Amino acid sequence: MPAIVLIGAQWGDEGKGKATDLLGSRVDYVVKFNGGNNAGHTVVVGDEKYALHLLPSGILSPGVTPVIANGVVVDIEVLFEELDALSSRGVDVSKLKVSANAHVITQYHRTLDKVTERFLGKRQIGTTGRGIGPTYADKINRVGIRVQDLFDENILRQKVEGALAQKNHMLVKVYNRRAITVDEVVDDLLSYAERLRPMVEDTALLLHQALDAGKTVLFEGGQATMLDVDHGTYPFVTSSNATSGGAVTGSGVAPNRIDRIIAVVKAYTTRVGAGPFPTELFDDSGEFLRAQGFEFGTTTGRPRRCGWYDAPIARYTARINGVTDFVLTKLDVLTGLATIPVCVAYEVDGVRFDEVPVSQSDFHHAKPVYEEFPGWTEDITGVRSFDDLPKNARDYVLALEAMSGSRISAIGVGPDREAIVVRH
Ligand code: 2SA
Ligand code: GDP
Ligand code: MG
Repeated sequence: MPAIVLIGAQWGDEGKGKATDLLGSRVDYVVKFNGGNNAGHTVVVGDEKYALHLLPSGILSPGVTPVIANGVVVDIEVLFEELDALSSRGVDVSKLKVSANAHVITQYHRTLDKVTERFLGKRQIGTTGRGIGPTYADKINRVGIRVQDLFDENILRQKVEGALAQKNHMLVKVYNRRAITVDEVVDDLLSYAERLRPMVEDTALLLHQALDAGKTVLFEGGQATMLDVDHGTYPFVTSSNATSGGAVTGSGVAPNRIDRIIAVVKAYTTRVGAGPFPTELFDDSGEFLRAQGFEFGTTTGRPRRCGWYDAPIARYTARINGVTDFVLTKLDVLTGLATIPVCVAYEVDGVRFDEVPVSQSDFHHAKPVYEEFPGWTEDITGVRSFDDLPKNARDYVLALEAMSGSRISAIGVGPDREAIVVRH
């Protein structure tokens, strides 16, 4: 299986980092194709815990070449900080490649992200404040700065001037902030150029050549399907394509080269930031999931909103991404519950919807229709084969599989690297 895409099935934090890390020893390249340092992936290796943001999680596997492809937005200061932090812990980061076409997050993008959110008041998206949205907006508006621009000062200056002309007007007149000077932005970016230069490549060509040579390439999605700018709960989404299609446009590898599409799905649901979430819990059960699952943002530390498993969302994800396999994570978190509700459909103003409604207003008003499954009390964190799971846990997994539109190939039973039950 030379090209594998791994994406999030829900609203993120499904455990993609751990799943990538697991496949890491069997792949040659790990490619980040969307998002930036808004992502937060936690990987636990023995006693060591790694929190990765901009770098793909596969960087932790020795021998893997990590790639930041064209679809990513790069905060270069953060990139260097993460590289330094990993090398000081003995991780080899020397193989990293960065696309010449990736867009760069600058000081004005970070500032605009924060002030725009404040300005939105009650209509806030709850962004991570890392400048992601404004950087993608500039890309689409054709006023973005790309990695390759750092190597031509003249072009860089012209582009920054063009971008700041509009932005300073907004910053000063609308947001009552100071103007940002061209010099401070250009000087900052140029100060990174020499260190960055050896990492920069035509990563699309690199990946084609790798696939032609029979290498295995893993595409690691940031965020998740329901946060995808086209297919998520717009406008409460991130600004990139987090679905499998994003792996194609975000890397320059063609769709017919992709062999397998793995979606990571939690045994319940979480979300950070604002937006609709039909199965969200506001009672003790929600607190239980947050505490048992340690549901706090890896990037911002924000408590995550928690709710039950939503089967229409899993089916939606299976369709939109062409999922070949699900990895079901955090089954252990449900241990101790007497019964486990699963959302099988929605009701909107008395009308039943078996699939995710296309209208955002309907989805906002969707009330879950639940089916209840009996729970289990046995500790399952040490279980490594499906048959050794308690019967009720097996039945829960089989029921989710039957409802979710694709097979469940692996099951996470704890945060550790080894805590996994592989079925296929
Ligand atoms: P942005 O910053 O423009 O991408 O925010 C837009 C929406 O996307 C959501 N978003 C995320 N949701 C879950 N996890 C993310 N990464 C971190 C993590 C989050 C954290 O892994 O824990 O630490 O808070 C992530 N990144 C973006 C965001 O909440 C907005 O709803
Ligand atoms: P990502 O953004 O999808 O990579 O997920 P995060 O790393 O932000 O959040 C997932 C969290 O769940 C991390 O703290 C992981 O260590 C943890 N985790 C992953 N798989 C499992 C599992 O099967 N069981 C438990 N208890 N924790 C898990
Ligand atoms: Mg995360």
